[in-house]
Amino acid sequence: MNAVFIALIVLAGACAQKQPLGRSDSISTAASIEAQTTVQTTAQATSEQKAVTSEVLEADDAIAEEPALEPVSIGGASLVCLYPQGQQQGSETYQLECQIKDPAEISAPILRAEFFKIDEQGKGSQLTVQSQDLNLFTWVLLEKVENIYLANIQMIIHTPNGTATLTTKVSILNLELAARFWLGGEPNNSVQAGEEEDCAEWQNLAAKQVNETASGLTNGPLGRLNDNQCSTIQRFICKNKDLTSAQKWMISTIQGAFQDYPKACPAGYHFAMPMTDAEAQSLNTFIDPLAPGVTKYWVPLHDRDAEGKFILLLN
Ligand SMILES: [Ca+2]
Ligand SMILES: [Ca+2]
Repeated sequence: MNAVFIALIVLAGACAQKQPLGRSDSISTAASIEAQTTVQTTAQATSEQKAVTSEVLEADDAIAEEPALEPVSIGGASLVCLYPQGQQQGSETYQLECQIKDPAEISAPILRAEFFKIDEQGKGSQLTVQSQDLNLFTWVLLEKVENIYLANIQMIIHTPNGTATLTTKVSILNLELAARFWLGGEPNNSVQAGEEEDCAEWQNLAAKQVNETASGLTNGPLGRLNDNQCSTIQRFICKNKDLTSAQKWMISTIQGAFQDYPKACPAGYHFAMPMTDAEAQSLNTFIDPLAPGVTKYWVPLHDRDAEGKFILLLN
């Protein structure tokens, strides 16, 4: 299969030489590009000719000042990225696995690749390449927790002839739970009126104390998560997309069942939960002084698909 691909590289490279494109041209690539994936090329190029090794690549490699050569075509290719199983809740970094699928045509060999999480303004936060296999077109990336809720991923492929860009989305992260974020005895999947508890909520201190007094099971100071019935009507935790803002958290004005989350948070905010100890402390400090009466809020964590396997929704 790899031999076929190399042959196609050579063939396509020959074609590209016969019909060179100007540096300002943009190529619309071949059909069969998968949904959610767009392919575009740029005339921006790299003069770097060195072979790519499996070393970790520097995060600050500059490409802007490099000379422009031929645009690079990647017909039929799509980028697929997934968070592998077994990632720890509360971790400061997460692993992401990406692969180029179905590269039917590419006009030059890949020298190296860069990956970014992209926000709504197109601003990128670079992901670290931990390892790569250029025969299988796979990359293992390391991501800092701050960008976990950004779903859009951009891959910039560097070749001797120029660069090409692939984009894709990730929507879920499978988490291995860390007990310190949960109330004593939770998650317990208790059943009420025939409905299991498959959606997670964050409780304020008053609710935590009521819960732990009733159950007789206590946990450390961070623990505020509980699984509850997804049909419960309550507000949602929202996190500011502007990571530099002093106003990190807000409570949605909308109340709803868990499934109503896509419309819960206003523009500029993600439906979110604390991912680290520091974020948990920050949210607790924010919600504990709020007016009594509202004590529990939805967070984007559920085990609706497989009991006990909690999934974080990225949005
Ligand atoms: Ca459950
Ligand atoms: Ca529960």
